[in-house]
Amino acid sequence: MSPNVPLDTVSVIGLGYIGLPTAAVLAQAGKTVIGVDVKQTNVDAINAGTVPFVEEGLESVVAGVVAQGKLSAQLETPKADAYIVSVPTPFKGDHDADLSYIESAASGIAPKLTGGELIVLESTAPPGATERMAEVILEARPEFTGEPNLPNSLYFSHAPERVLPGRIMIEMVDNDRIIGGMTPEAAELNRDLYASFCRGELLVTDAKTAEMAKLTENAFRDVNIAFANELSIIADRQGIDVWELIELANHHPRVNILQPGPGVGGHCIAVDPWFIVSADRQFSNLIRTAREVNDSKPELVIEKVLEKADKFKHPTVAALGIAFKANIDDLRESPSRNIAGSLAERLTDGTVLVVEPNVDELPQELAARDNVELAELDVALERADIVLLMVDHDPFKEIDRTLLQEKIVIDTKGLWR
Ligand code: SAJ
Repeated sequence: MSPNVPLDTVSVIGLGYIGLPTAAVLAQAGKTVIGVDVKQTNVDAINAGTVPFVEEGLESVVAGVVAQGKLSAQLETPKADAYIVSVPTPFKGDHDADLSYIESAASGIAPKLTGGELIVLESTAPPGATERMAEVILEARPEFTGEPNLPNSLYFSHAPERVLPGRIMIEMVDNDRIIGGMTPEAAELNRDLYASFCRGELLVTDAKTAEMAKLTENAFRDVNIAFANELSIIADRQGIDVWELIELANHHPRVNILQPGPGVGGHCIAVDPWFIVSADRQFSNLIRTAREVNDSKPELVIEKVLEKADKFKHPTVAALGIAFKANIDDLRESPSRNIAGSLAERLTDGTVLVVEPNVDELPQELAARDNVELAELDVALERADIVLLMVDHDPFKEIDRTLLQEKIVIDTKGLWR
């Protein structure tokens, strides 16, 4: 049985791509939610019922729950019955996880606790991170304990998010969730809280297994994409169309190869496998190699473009898509964004026309270059000598193919085959 503590007021620490949707669905489920963010502009946007980034279906829910007074945002961590920590976990130089944001969230929570609170870590993190979060809090407040069912108990748990950017509002409610408690009682409380908004199965385990399960899911995908990317490199050298090759092989009932591309981006799949590598460097050869294969892809794309550009005095390259994947505006850890930047740097006599229908302005490092412009699709196609397709955004699917006839086309996503 779950410990008898209330779960009415929830504070979500970190109102980014995961924290804000989580706060919104909890508020929609009737909880009083107080979001916390370090950025005043995010806090102001949310309190005005708007959202600081694009995610299908999010803005209408945020507007609704803010208007009902169920969701508010602030800079200070408040007192609450439950806390959900949803802050970044980047990696440091040697691919070790940087837990400083989690530690700082924990330090902000500690002074507010009165006993009986549930503290959930949502951020993807290496094995042992939930324990570390608990340690920071218990060191700051030694009068409390992680032992359950006492007047001075605190409940620590890990509930890794698994939603797909672009489908967050659907997957947040429908996906099964892994709930890893530091104690079985903490897991039960965490399950009770998430049952308020999640229709998927709530699978209970311990914190360390939950941490590893999340990393495993993303490493699985990374390894499988690396297989496709390695095939694309080999096929290219053999003069074989990799897209046809994969399509044919996938007709086998037990083969399901993913799609190659210009590299793997985003803040999850390109990052999380390193946490497994850093937890066990000796026995993580496959996972590390997959990362290396995927990370090698952008340079191969750049070399291909440079080779083609060589015959032009002033080459113009249309770089189609700089988001990290199709139909989103998220440019974080995006291989195509880096490719566009490197091309601009290396094509000193050339011009890079970036086409990104999901953003209004170029990121700073591209905007700062004289030879990079944000262009409309039709203008870029007309001016380009080389058309480099990097992201399979919908508008790129529908272009008139005759516009490509006179151009050198490098299609890293197999969109126009
Ligand atoms: N990609 C390919 N080929 C493919 C599939 C993807 O090159 O066949 C590339 C994409 O273009 C992108 C990158 O991989 O650059 C990652 O895209 P994705 O759609 O595979 O995944 P993310 O990063 O948007 O979200 C993943 C999801 N994890 C899994 O599917 C196992 C999501 O469920 C997680 O919640 C999310 O990571 C996360 O936050 O960890």
